[in-house]
Amino acid sequence: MGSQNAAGRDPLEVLESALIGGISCFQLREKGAGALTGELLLDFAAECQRLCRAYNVPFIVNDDVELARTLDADGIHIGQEDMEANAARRLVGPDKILGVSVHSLEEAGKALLSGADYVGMGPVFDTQSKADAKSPAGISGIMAVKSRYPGLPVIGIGGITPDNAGQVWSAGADGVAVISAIAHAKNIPLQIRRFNESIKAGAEK
Ligand code: 3NM
Repeated sequence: MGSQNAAGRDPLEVLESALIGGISCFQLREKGAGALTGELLLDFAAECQRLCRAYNVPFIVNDDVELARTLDADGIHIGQEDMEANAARRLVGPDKILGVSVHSLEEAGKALLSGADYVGMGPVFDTQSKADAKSPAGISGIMAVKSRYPGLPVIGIGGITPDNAGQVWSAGADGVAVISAIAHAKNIPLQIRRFNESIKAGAEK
């Protein structure tokens, strides 16, 4: 999530509630109208990183390799329209997490060859959080990637809620990436518990 996804709340409070609730990774995605830039972005990102460190949760920066390098973030996530994955790998070095957004089996194979540690696949369902999102692909893309590249971690993204997270998991996903269903939840730790219950049920299928 980014500073604009907190539904009018303090985004750092939203992040801390999610950390308390037990998220296992955080990705800073500062995009769209009103996105912070320059010093303001650097300060906000550094605060997010400080919170993540306090809860021992990896802090990944979306798209902005320079910001990731300046902060010595744990990783970088890039889209198909951003820089090439192998260029990002060269810039961040071998020890950082590299994630790549993919929308097809072909893109997943390419990301794997370029040194991606995981791929994000989406949108699985309809999303309001990404203006230029493609049409929802459901769980079939995840199933195809996991069947061809079983060792490549796949994270489902786009419209994922506690009601459908289990379905994404039983399709083979290794994780779910969520903005609105967590950032807009009234009780964030409770919402994360619901996610975990849904995922546990999906894993047993
Ligand atoms: N990437 P929400 S969908 C950031 O398809 C992002 O690659 C997507 O937000 C992709 O959980 C998406 O609110 C938005 O639907 C996810």
